[in-house]
Amino acid sequence: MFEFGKLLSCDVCDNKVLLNFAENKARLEIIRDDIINVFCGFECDEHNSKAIENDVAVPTQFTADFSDGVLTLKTKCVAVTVKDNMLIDFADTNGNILCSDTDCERTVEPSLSEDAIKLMEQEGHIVTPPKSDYNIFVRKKVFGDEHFYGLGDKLSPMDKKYYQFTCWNTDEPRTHTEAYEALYKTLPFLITLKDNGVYGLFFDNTYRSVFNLCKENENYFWYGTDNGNLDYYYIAGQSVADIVGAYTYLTGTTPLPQLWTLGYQQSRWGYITQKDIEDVAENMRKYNIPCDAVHLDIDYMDAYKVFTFNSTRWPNPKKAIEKLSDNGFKTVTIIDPGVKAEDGYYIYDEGVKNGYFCTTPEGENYHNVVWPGDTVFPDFSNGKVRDWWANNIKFLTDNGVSGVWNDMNEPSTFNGFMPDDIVMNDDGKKSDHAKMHNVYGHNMSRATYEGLKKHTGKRPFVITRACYSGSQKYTTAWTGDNQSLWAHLKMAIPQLTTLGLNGMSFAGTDLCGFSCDTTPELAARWMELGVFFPLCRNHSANGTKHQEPWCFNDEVVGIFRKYLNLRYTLLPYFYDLFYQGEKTGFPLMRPLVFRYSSDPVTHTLNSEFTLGDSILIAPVTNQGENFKTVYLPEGNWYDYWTKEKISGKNMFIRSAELDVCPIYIKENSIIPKFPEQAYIGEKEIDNLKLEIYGDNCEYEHFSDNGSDFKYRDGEYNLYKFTYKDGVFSAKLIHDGYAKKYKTLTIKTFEKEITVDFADNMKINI
Ligand code: MIG
Repeated sequence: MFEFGKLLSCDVCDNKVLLNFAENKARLEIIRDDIINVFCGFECDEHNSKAIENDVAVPTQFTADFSDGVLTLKTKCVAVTVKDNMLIDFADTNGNILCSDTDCERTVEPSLSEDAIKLMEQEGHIVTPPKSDYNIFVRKKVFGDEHFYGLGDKLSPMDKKYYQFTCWNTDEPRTHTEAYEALYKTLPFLITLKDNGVYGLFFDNTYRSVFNLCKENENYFWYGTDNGNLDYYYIAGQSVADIVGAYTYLTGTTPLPQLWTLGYQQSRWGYITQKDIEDVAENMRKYNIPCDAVHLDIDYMDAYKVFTFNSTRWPNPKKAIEKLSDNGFKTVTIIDPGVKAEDGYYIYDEGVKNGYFCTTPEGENYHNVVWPGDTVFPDFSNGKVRDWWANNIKFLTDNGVSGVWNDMNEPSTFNGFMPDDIVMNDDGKKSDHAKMHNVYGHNMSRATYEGLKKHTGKRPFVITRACYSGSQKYTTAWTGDNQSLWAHLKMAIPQLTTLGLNGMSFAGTDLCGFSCDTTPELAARWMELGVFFPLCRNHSANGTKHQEPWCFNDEVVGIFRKYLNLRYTLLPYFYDLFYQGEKTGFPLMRPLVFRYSSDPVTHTLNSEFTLGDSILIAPVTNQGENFKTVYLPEGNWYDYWTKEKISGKNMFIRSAELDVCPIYIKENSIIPKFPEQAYIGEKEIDNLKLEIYGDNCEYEHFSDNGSDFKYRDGEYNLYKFTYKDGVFSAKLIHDGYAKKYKTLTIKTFEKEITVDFADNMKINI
């Protein structure tokens, strides 16, 4: 472990306080009143962040005082003290210490003997004795009742206390369980909530790292890694929402997507030919299931070579994709990072010629095995390789492809793991796989984003499996290979709300489950929940029971239709949340602790969430149960189906037959709705319906062309709707988009009226 020793002196230099310890130098950097960076450059002197791309520090007033060997630094929001051995306390302005380093004794479990490990391995146990020493090690006190949220796609419940996690992007095809320490994504951002406060910690280091959240000892939690810099951000705030806002201030927000990407998407690993896809599209329309996109998994390619079509299976891709498009379907293709090592294959030849692939320390291209067989790996940490990849995306867009699905980008390899010392080029700085592994998917997504942007001019639609903090700027994410299991239906809520707290707001799970066979009941319940996921894609594995809507009985097909129609009518609500989210960083799917953290019931509530602040979803996630235990937080709520008014801070049982997902609307909400459509853009939307829940409502609604970046130049409309004591008013508060609604339909509990829209109107309902 790196030691610091006595704190000898401190120097203020611009927005930094340099800390001179006897054995090391470190510094605090004041980013904003509420964000302090702690840095010790073991590897290099400056941040080398993949997550934070902008200059985030803003001029901030602070005081720094060094006396009696202790530094005290204060901003408007935070008081920091630093003592010998770099023990740091962060307090709020009332002097409550919220986050405090501790150097108490550790209690690492005694290691197992090698013999004991061998014996256990004979039966197939995987034994990883706890590692007790890290070069970079931060250990913080736990002050009693503390909850931990964050760390990405990890599978434990929402509160991560008592678990240990490893940040090392991992393709995990085995049945996902909460016992796994690592999964596909690295989002090393943690929110800690306790009785007297909340704070965030973002550890911006891409090497393999470990978070032990009181698993070792209830009195502390720790973070450890062996390489890179100590580089973490302390984030202060009043609420979980504040912390998420500040984290996305640093790492970026999820940008507004194209409207069609919010539609239903159908996928399966097993659609082989053009005809398979055409049949899916045809059936969607035949069975009146709204759907906007079909996905082409690996079998569309020629011998799994990226940027090719198999000409037997897809004799005329361009024409076929155009036909799909005429029928309202966008086409999304999978692209894996691995490039088939085959002379004469243009991607391989170009990459070899230009040195675009990862190499061994001896300078040979590094080979492993993935779907194409002998495979090499583009070095996406190199800007030139990202540009090259972005240019190759043109092959897809020229064929009419609208979005790209990036798989296997941990990177996943079939013949053992890629060794740590494989050479990569971190934008000119020589680097290695150990450092670049966790950002491989991030950089690949970034290249894909740039390619789609360049070749289409539209807001890129990228889906990724692996990512790092900040990837939300470039890509949506899915949670990889789940199974058609009730446990995984349940798990989707903590997993997706956690991704949302970590900035990855546009995410979803494979609806109905990827591997294993789904059942009609499970599929129905999964759809009732899944229509509220930002990314709404049904996907399954080769050889499993088919789970396209029409593969189930009439009742279940009806449930697909009913809930997808509900989603399509709610699209303006989803889209408004995305519009706001680009500014605030707030996710669409919010765990209840996001807004109601003073209510202890919300601290460990895994079974429901809100979509924005107005809609609460409490799905049934157990087989055979036709009821749900619902908790409503403070305020009044309306049952969406019965319109019954229910007061909050209230737990009760709601009956829920197979076609009912309990949904509640918060009092004083306005919910905007579009008409039902077979796909987005099927109808010209001239009318907006506003459902009014209460006597004192306000709502801002955004509308634009739904596809390109013109909204950033002001080409959009922002409507403000209010309803107070029977008077409805509408105002165009930003007038920048020529297409306006012709009529508004206002629906209260008592009445529904349709009126012509005027820029500034007031009417008695
Ligand atoms: O190891 O492309 O998670 O969604 O269908 C299988 C085939 C590789 C893993 C992805 C899954 C996809 C599958 N892929």
